[in-house]
Amino acid sequence: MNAPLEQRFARPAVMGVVNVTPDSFSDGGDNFDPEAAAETARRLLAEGAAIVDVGGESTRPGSQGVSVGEELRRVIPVLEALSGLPVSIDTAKAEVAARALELGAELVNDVTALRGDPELAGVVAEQGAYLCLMHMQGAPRTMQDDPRYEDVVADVARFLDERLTFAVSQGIPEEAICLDPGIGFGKTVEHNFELLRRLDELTALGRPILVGISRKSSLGKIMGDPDARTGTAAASVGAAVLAYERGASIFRVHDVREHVEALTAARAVVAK
Ligand code: HH2
Repeated sequence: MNAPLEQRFARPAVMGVVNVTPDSFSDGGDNFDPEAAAETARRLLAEGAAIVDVGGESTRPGSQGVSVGEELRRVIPVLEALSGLPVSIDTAKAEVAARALELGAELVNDVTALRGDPELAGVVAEQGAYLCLMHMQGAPRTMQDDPRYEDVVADVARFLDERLTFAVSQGIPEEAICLDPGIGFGKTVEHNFELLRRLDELTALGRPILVGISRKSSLGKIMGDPDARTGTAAASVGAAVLAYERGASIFRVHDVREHVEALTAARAVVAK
């Protein structure tokens, strides 16, 4: 049995993003070459990331998804190159997760919260991996069309609680799971900031909260560009620090050094 996730990833912990994709909004194309991706991952770990999140499928609004074969072709060489280093696999596909776990990945980051592939829960349970369950309304292709909620925070909390119960029913220990409100996944700018403002309602679920606001378009939009597709590193850091103060544990970010420095300072202010 692994250590509980909250011990393995003591807060604040930084997860560095490595998108092995041609089309991600903020770093699309930069790491499409496996050697470049592995080099980026090593740099992010050297900058203080607790883990790097390797993904072969963009989930940006409007994206279509890729086949299992293509996703494997993208991520396997990178995982092989990162053997022995702390890696998370950003996938909803059981076959991709299984290969990644064989190659040493320790966490499965599933943006569908075990709704995408009926085989994935079994793979995570059998391999004893850590798991991130994320909230998303709709699917990437259409999720930003007109997202609506009764009460976004209550709705997301109810969903995450239900998916946590489901994961545990499939044999995944609760101590291996973290939860994520899914910033930007079927949410308006106001929904995203409401979720961060009321993060205590999500930490009340009793599991560590992972937040991925880094470079997301909501940050660009509040700077005055209604068509923004990304936000800056500085805006990302500002949001992350306040999410930390409100109880977030893990931060999925592109600019690792900046987040590690800011969160170290934030921790010194908060901790006794
Ligand atoms: N955001 C993205 C991808 N995976 N996983 C979790 N758990 N939480 C997130 O907020 C999250 C995620 C999307 O961001 P990015 O990786 O920058 O872009 P893309 O999906 O275009 O590859």
